Amino acid sequence: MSRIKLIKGDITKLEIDAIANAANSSLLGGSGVDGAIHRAAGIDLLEECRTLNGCPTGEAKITKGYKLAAKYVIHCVGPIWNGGNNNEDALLESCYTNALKIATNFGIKSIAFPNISTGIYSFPKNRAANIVLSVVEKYLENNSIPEIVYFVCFDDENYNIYKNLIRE
Ligand code: AR6
Repeated sequence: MSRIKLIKGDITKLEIDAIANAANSSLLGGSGVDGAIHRAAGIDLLEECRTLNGCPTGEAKITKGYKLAAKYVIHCVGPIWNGGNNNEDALLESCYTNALKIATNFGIKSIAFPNISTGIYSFPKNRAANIVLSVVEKYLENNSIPEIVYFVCFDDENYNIYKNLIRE
């Protein structure tokens, strides 16, 4: 059975071990999925984030999930798309890999990712999906935890891109 699953919808609703966030390097909230996660988790999430001293692009940090059904939030800072020659691909790859490494270290069996960087940060969706699926597949081949990775697509375009790639 495949350890990669696709969901269309709102990541804040998932009853799962961990959800990833598409944060910015301040880790102090924003709009998009970051705003939705902070609203759903409540003010205690922001309080914990304040203790983390931010996070560099391409890296990830974990907090508790507070009022979310998810036990943890893994805050990932994806790259801002700036034409494609500014290390964007490698930085996108590394934020997924770093989130997965944290999941392995915390014994997180199920984790859901939003389509990091493909909203406000303007990373081309098709290019991002190809990078992300190949890096996550490779990680799962070499690690038994997490057991399951969900990709949660909020917009139709990302959902259709992932659906077609996962089918291939
Ligand atoms: N559930 C799942 N996915 C969602 C949700 C949701 N509730 N809401 C939006 N998306 P974005 P970025 C999708 O812009 O491009 C913030 O201000 C959305 O359709 O949230 O990494 C941060 O603080 C898109 O596919 O994140 C940063 O400053 C994906 O989430 C900046 O935005 C990512 O879009 C990060 O920009």
